[in-house]
Amino acid sequence: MKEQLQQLESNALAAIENAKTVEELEKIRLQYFGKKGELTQILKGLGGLPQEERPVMGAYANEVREEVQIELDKKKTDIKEAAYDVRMEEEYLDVTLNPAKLRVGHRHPLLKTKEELEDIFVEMGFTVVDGPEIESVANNFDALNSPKNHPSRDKSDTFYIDDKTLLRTHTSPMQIRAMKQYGAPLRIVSSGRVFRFDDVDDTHSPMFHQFEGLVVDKGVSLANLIDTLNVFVKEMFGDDMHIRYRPHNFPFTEPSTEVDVTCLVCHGEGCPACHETGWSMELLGAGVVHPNVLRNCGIDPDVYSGFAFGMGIDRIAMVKYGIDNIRLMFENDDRFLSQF
Ligand code: FA5
Repeated sequence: MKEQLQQLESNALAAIENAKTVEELEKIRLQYFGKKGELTQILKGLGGLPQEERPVMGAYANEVREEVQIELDKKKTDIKEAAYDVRMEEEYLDVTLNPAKLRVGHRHPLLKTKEELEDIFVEMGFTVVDGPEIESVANNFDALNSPKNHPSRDKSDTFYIDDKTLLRTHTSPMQIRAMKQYGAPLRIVSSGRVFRFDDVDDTHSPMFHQFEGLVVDKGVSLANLIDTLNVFVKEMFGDDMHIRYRPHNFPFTEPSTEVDVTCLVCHGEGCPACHETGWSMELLGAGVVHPNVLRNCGIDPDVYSGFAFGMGIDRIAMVKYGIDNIRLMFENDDRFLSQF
């Protein structure tokens, strides 16, 4: 039996020595120590030995078992350590390398322009209010004193949802909403998307953004409007900018004006960008609030007067950043947006 145990020990140790994986080691363990394992069988056979041999052989068999177990454990640790070393080698990370450049996003030029506009007017004491893009015909046209035959009401100009509802064509219905909700005196600005069948050139888009302002108080006049817009233009574009007021006609203001500023490309000299006029494209419409509009909102025009303006945020951004096509701002082309 002793030779048998010696042979088993040397076989087991050789097998352990050659094992390459933890799984192979487990197979060896079962081969010798499992229920039907070789060493287990021998230990079971000890009972059949003569009594005087039993303790000697028993002790020897236990030594063999311990020795094999120790080698199994050692080999298992070696294999695990080697695998760990390989992993460390493969997953080596040089923390001293320069990191890949992270591209950080930024706010869209239109959003920046809108926020700048809000800051300027909030500083002048205006409150920012918000309203819906889907609007009633009553607020968008009727209450704004728009005649029933005004061309802007035409189905070829305006996106109607039904006879009474449309996609707002300007932010001026916010005047009506604000006056009806808050009454007079009032000093608000409001901005958002507006919609028109209007796609004639690079400065017009069927969807664009407007920024509306309204002041209603006692004794408000055209002079207050002009002063406010002059301050706005200097704040937005700097001291060198000149402003031009052209007479115009809006149903909801009287008198009314349209406003341009100095061409930023030629600084007023005249160039192809401004069609040799020295003036930018039209930026805004404005005027003294028509008495009918005040009346429609329950405000007495004999007590209160007001001024209002509505500007194209997209146009302001175009002038400010030198953008020659309004659509560039809606295409989300990274090559364009990353310039801001
Ligand atoms: C209006 O929309 C008036 N509601 C403005 C107003 C408000 C006047 C309060 C008086 C009192 P107008 O249609 O001119 O006016 O548009 C105002 C501005 O929006 C224009 O000056 C221009 O900057 C911009 N705009 C108009 N149409 C487009 C378009 N299709 N694409 C881009 N911007 C436009």
